[in-house]
Amino acid sequence: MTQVTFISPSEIRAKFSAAMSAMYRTEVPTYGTLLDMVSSINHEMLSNDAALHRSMEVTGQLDRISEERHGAIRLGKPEELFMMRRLFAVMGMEPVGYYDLSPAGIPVHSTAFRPVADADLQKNPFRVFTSLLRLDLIPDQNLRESALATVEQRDIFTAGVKALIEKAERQKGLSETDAYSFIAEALETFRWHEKANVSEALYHQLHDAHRLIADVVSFKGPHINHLTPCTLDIDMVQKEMPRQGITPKAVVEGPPTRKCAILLRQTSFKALNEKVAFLEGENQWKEGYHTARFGEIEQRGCALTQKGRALYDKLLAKTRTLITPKADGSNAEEYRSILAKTFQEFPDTYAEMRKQGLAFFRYSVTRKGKDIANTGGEDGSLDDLIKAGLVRFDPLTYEDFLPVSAAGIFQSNLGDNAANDFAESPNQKLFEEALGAPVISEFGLYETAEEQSKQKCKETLKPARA
Ligand code: OOG
Ligand code: NI
Repeated sequence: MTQVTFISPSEIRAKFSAAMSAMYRTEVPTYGTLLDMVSSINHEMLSNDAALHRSMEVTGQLDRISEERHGAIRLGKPEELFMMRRLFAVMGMEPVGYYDLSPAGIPVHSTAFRPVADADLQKNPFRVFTSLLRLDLIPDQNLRESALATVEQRDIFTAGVKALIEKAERQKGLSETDAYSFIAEALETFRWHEKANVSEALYHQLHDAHRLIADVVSFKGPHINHLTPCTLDIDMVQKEMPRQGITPKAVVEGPPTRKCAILLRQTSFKALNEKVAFLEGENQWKEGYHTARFGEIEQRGCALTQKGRALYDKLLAKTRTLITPKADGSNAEEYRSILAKTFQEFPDTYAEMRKQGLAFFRYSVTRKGKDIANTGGEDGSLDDLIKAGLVRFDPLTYEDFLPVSAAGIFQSNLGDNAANDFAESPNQKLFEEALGAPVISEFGLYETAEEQSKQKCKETLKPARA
């Protein structure tokens, strides 16, 4: 029997991410402008900052930065989420984290599909923020039923992709030829469809209930609604956007500008108003418009421990009791200054963040440490090894999302009146039932990555006599 060689899930993910990027570039040309801008700013930063260059090299991030991006989709029914988990699994992407957006007035709950192992993240960290619509949060029963009936009828996956998902599960992998077909078939699910599934009248009813509901229910598939390149300096991109004719959202979401970046900062440009065709009867179409797809930029910083995250949440909440950023940007400057001032309580050196147990780090043996390892080795506490210059620590990148920021991104693109008053109602159990698996805890993953890097240092430095 001939043995089929499988292509690695990471390779499929990298190729898929590149294919999505190429597709979105033709669908939303401003995304291309943004990519070019981010790439030249990143290049400039790296050539001007040797320490940053070194840190990114040591942590294996140098190669991934220009390839790095995330996307987002919104699904309409549990079966779609279930199949989406299986589709992403073919590319080595697993559901990490549970995000409840209902407190922000957005009727979805979400997870992020992403690679989880360190080595896979380094190969290609492509992630997709995936939301499931919560029709249970539509108060009008008739409308809820029409929405339900519409999504019930659709199948967002091609027959080809379903067959290849099953094949990958059965064989535990895909051959290169199958992987190419898989990518082509999977892309169909994320493509923009101009032709709606609903009449103009139903679209408007859904839209009036919540713009997001119209976006999810009215179309054939969960078009990718943005793709986000990763920048090393988001403030620079925010400033540069208007110069290139792009209007950014009023404020950058997340933590303030800091010397030591933490978690995730994000900004976006407004969604496009796109021509669509509403279905008025068999083969009868009526021209209309829909606004959904936009562009976003992110900057990633250090992952925080639960203690660090609690401090972040506290300081952000405190800021928001003092000032709420206005969508028209009229208090943006004031917001920035209050945010920065409130966050002065959060230490801004890696050494102090490490000392207080606020952040996760990746430890590695320095050149000096490697020399010593070759001539007898060294043991001792981690702190001693660091003090002696044998071990260095670098921030572990935050690979996930932030619910308050995600809500800000949703809102900036859904319009200012998009927030409805839903009662806060997280329902992770229901989400996981639809998903068909539990979501993975992000904190556990960072802990493991940090621990493994410590172990590796110990092994490398272990005295030769031991
Ligand atoms: C998702 C918005 C959240 C992020 O980066 O936080 C998001 C959506 O609009 O579907 O993408
Ligand atoms: Ni996003």
